Amino acid sequence: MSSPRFHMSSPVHGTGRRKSRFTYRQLTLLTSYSTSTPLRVIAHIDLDAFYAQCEMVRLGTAEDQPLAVQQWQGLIAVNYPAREFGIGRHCTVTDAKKLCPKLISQHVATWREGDEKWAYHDDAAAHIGTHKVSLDPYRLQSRRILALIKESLPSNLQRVEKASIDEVFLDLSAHIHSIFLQRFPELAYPPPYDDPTEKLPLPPVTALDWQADALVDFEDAEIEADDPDWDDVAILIGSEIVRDIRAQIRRTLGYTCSAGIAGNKLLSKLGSGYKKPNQQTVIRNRAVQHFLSDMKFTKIRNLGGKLGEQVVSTFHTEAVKDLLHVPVEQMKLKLGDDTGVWLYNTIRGIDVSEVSSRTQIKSMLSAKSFRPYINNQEQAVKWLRIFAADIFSRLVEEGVLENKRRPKTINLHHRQGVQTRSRQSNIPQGKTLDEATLFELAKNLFIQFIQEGKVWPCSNLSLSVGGFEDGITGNRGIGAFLLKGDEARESKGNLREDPAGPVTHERPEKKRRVESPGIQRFFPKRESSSGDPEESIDDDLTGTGNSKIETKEASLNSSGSRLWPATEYVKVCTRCNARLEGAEALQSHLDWHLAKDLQEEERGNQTFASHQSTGSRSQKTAAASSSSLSSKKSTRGSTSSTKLEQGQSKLKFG
Ligand code: TTP
Ligand code: CA
Ligand code: CA
Repeated sequence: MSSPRFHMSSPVHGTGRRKSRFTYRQLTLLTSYSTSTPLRVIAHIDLDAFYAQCEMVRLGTAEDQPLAVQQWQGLIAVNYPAREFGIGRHCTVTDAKKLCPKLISQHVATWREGDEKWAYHDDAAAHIGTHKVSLDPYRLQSRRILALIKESLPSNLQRVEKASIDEVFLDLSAHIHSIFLQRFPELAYPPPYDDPTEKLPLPPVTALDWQADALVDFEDAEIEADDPDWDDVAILIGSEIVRDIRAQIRRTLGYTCSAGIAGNKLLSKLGSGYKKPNQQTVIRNRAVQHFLSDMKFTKIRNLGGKLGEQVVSTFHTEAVKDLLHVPVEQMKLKLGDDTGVWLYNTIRGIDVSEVSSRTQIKSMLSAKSFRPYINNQEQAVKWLRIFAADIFSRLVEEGVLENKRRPKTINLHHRQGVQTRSRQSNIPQGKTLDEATLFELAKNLFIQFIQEGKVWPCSNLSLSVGGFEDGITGNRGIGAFLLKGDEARESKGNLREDPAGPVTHERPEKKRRVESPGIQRFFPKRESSSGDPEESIDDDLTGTGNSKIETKEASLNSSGSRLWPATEYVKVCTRCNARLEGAEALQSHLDWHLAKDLQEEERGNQTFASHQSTGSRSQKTAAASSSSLSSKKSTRGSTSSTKLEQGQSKLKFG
């Protein structure tokens, strides 16, 4: 790793300020990733046009070749050369080809009905009825990138949170602390009088070389001239670490990514989206106010959705600048104590949420929405076979063959018209789980639906396994490899060489984060920080045909490329405000929400919105979670199309 570049000056400090603003205690707190030290450094790394880059690398296309990733007739990722032609996710393949005839439009890999394995099929787009999308190729690349990131950080000084299929947060604090002690030995001396509240000496630095970073300006040029303090040095070192990681990803795997480096997750995430592609943005503490004040708060993480709308309608503005004048008391009054305080802090760039290592998989789901609906058992069974194969290949990755970890329960969800039903059963323990067993269990659950009648036409089926347990073998279970602080080994253990092989389906177990409790009421769940379809959700559920879901991150990007065409056919999802083209697309999208909800239930992570809507959804959730391990039924009325609105919206991460 290259070392940060400092222009050393004489130790005499010109500005008259002889001590740092920071204390010995604040310095030491870096070692424990404390959220309360102003010296902490958080980075957010997000891959550029991720799926598109995966296809570019796989196909070996030229860097400047416009390329988009197609799902049925829509586009789900567009590389930057193609964006120059005005192509975005809103385009159909036909429109995109008109804009750029030389565009390569690569369809995602699919499982074909009856097949044993997914593959890239040339005719997939025309076979939405018989194919199911596989995101495995992208999951594999995601894992490789994550493994590389972890390998490039010292194993005992890293904290890496995978936030979605193409992004991570890094808490670089402890690593930076160790670099501080190496480079500035005076910091290792005990504080004067052994008093940790004593101020540190100033850094022996007058100018920091920010190289190619996009540096967010300060409001006041005067401050720029001021001597840097330790927070600037820390963030500079962070920026160098991130630059090296990005270079390694580029060199080793061929991908470009963008990054934000700042004092917390909120700001680092805003930073990574600030300049794309292949750039990094540093937001120093002293630049925060200026950076945020010109921004619309609806771009900020958690303020893109319902809460954002509520704030706009309450205070009649979208500008952070205007909200800065609103006293905290008034925010509390209008939004409730917790949310008021949270908003007051957020627009000031204050965020004390932790970067948490989340790697344990808790459940896996494979699903398909049928358009047209399916009408017979033979068809359903073919899909169950695919689901079983899909899930089994991920289980293999999770160590099920070695009995390291295994799921306890299997669930089948069936949707017919307005009814969604689910059945659950135990997975027999004792012998090594295999694909045939999964398939048999799935079929048995399906037979139970049939015995009750009213199965056809079926619009959605989804199979999931959950209740993962560490296997009891003499071996070291995979859980041990996933322990915090031991993550380098974990990443190596999961790294596969064979790109065509099955890949782990990542379902990171989420830890509770430190955030304002009041804000939770707006969350249907604790969510990851990005708008990507969660890697764990089958993307057949993110839309069919021309329909796509507008995800959280879409609101981040002001390029307009992700905006929806304002046609009269556009339907708005009452849960997340996604705009869908037509009723079919909306139904598909709602299925997707349902699948996500079901997964959340699997996770046992049911932080559903409690205010405004304690009705239908909560009951639904309760019904689902009450199903015991023995095969038990829970029949749900359709609540998805009409009753999911109030307070159910997932907050958007800006
Ligand atoms: P994003 O990070 O939102 O977008 P991106 O990586 O394509 O482009 P950017 O350079 O602006 O970050 O999403 C990551 C991947 O998730 C994306 O490549 C494809 C997938 N995705 C969808 O399938 N549908 C969607 O609506 C969105 C937003 C993403
Ligand atoms: Ca991205
Ligand atoms: Ca992303």
